[in-house]
Amino acid sequence: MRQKRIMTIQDLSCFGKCSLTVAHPIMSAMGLEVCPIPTAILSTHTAGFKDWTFRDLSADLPLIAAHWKSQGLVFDGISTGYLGSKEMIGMVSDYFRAFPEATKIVDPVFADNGKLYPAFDQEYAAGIAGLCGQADVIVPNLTEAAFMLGEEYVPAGYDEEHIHGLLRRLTALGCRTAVVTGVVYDPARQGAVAYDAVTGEYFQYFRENIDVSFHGTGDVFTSALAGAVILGKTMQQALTVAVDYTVDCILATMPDVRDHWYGVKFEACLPQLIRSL
Ligand code: PXL
Repeated sequence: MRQKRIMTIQDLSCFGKCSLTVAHPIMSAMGLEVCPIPTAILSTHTAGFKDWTFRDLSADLPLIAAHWKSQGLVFDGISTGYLGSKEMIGMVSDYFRAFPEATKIVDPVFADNGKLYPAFDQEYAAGIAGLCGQADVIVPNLTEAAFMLGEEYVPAGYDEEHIHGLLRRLTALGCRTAVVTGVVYDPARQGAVAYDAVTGEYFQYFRENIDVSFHGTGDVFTSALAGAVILGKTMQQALTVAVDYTVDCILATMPDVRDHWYGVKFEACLPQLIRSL
């Protein structure tokens, strides 16, 4: 069988285990051919470090697409993460049109815990909501979902009806499937819930709720989910693979939580990820 091929468009934070430095190795380990498109190079990610360097590489995005098209390259998937500017959202939208054959997976990556990340505003959130409308699968957390829908963020104490309603409104942006992460119905369990607007089915998968926060776990989750979707797994299988892998990475990093706050030790858990496919 032909190897599945995915391009992943996000920044390269040289230190900090997020975006391309997790997406590329995770999806390669899953057996996909991964073609990274770095939107910018940063010395570190922006969550918890100071004075990071940032070199915008977005001018190369249209050139890379034009060259790939001239070579007749085709892709099974496109996954996107942290983009960094409104201009880049437009460029990614051009990629979506240029590669219509690809399944598009968009992780909004602009907010968490009720707040926008420092670089972003409401207009950026609206731009990402537009990009989500052109995707097949979107992977917001509850904060990003609320911003994109112009609704109040409900941090806790919600029920299944609330999450299912949120998912239905997210797919009304234009995508087929919405997945929300960080869902806690019972304080002892945390997981992800998905809705397929074509079949009307809901999917969910939960593991133990671990009371700790590491940076980059959203990127780890979306990488595993995107890899599983492009490999042809069902949404239920993809949720299971991605939640299990993310929780395993957190558990593997817990003994070192003080020194390793900037990201999870995803490398140690790659064998488990491969076995779960
Ligand atoms: O993990 C998301 C992410 C990716 N890239 C950069 C970031 C962040 C979150 O803060 O700063 C540069």
